[in-house]
Amino acid sequence: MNAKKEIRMAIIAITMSFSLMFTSCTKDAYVTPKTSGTPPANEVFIESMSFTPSIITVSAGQTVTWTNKDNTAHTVTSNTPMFDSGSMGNSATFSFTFPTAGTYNYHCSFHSGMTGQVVVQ
Ligand SMILES: [Cu+2]
Repeated sequence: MNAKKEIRMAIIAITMSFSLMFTSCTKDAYVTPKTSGTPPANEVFIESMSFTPSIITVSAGQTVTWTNKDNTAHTVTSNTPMFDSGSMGNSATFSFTFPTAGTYNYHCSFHSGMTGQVVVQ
C-alpha cells in the first residue's frame, strides 16, 4: 500500500517536472521565432520586409551596420541625401557612421512600406 502510494507520488512529481520543462521549452520556442533573433548593439537586421529594430539609438560618432537577412534585395536609403547603400542582396551589409546628434529617417527604395529611424544622441 505505502509503496504504491510512493510510486504514485513519484509519478506525480515526475509529471509535474516534465510539464514544467515543457512550459519553459514552449516559452523558449516562442521567444525565438523564425527570425534571426535580436541583432547585436548598433546593428539592424533587414528581415521579413522590415528593419529590426525599426528605431535604433546610438551615440554620436558610432557606426550602425545593416545586414540583409532576406532573399529579396533591399536598400538602406536616408530620406535626406545623406547615405544610400544601393541594392543589397542576401547577407550584404552596409555601415554608416553618424557623427552628429539628430534623428535620421531612412527607407528601402524598393519597398516604400519599409522605413526605419536612427536616433543619434
Ligand atoms: Cu526593401
